[in-house]
Amino acid sequence: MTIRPTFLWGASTSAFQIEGAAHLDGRADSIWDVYLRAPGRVSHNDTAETACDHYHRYAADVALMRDLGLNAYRFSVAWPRLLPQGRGAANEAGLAFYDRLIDALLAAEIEPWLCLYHWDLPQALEALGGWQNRDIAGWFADYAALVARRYGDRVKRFATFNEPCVFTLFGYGLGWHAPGIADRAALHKAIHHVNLGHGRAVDVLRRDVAGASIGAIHNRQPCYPASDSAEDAAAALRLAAYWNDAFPFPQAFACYPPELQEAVAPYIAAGDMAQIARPVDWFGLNHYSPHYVKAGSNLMGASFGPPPAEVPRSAIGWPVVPEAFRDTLLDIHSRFRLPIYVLENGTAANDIVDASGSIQDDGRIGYLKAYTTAMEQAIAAGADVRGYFVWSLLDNFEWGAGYSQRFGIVYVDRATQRRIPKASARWYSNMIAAHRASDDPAGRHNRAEE
Ligand code: GCO
Repeated sequence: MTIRPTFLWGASTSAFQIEGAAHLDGRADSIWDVYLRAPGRVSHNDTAETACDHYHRYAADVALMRDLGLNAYRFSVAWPRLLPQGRGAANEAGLAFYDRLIDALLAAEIEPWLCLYHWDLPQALEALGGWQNRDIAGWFADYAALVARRYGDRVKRFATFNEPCVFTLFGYGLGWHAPGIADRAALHKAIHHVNLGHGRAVDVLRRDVAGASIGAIHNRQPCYPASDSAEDAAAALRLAAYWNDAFPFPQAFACYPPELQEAVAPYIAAGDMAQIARPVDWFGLNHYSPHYVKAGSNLMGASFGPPPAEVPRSAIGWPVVPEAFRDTLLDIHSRFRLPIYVLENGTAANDIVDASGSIQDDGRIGYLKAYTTAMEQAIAAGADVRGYFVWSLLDNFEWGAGYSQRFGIVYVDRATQRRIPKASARWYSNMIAAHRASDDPAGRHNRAEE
């Protein structure tokens, strides 16, 4: 058996993608609310005003997870719900929502994993420069302290940031995500200030939460050159520096990857690198597929190419390469020497409800089988992987793709908000049950004990 009895099997979501209630109970705009108001930015001009209405349906959603046998759940807290202006006065109604959610999770014996930042920066802070303003490291630390003091009696697992490489690169470097900025200096400032915010928040969480288990969630994908040309090979190294290393390197080793050093250097003050490289307890990994990189004219000099023709692709065109997942886990293990939690993995499909009312998402089942098998291979080869969280529990608001891409193991009917577990949810549930049964025939360890 490669999977230990304490292994966590969970699901991940994020606040902006599922909660809705965008203007209820004192929540103020995030950069995404504002970004989506300009027409044409998102498929069908979808908004997240209602999303999955999880704000009102959280109890049923927690019950669903319990029924599936999940023992962990990663969610994010919406900064603009807790601190509508990003700092200053806290919003009690917003704080109370996460009390209810956390209490429901604990009652269902599901371990809460709380992520502080999944991209929904309060607009009031963007107006002050957002991640380009160095002061944001302190604002983020104050927000972390509010969260730590309110929930730290019940929550022990804290992530600082979800995929910092994606929201800095897409939001400040390429202009594809909120706040829609495409500027070289903006990108490099944002990278450094997010790293500083991470280190400051780690200190706050350690100080304020007894027994805290802290990490950050990084997207890591192998960056393969799209051709044999020297240009593409060099571009792949540059993209890898931004995508894979811009955050884990400073956070673990107190240095930027050499490709970024010169661009970030102007923003580094004395003491910053030590402040960033605070010890953490685990490495959070989000992984879907590799990149095939071409030389390009954007600020990285690298663009995302199509995969070679022989590489299988998902319904939305993402390459399906489970070996790349196995290799990524082993690479993280050898570089960072930390317990690894896979905090996102999954796939989108064009799911439809059939005449019998069910959703037979065989493509997703195939993907999840292949990727969890690859994970087991990595564990057998020595990687210290301690949990797997599928992305995602529910069909949700998929950023620039709006509702056009369904990533859930549970189908959400957009008109009625009705939840229907897909065949993949049953498959996942059965796989978890089978692991538990073989780990623990006497049924003593059916919940995580770490
Ligand atoms: C993230 C994500 C999720 C996406 C998922 C599928 O953490 O990066 O962007 O929010 O929904 O990765 O694209």
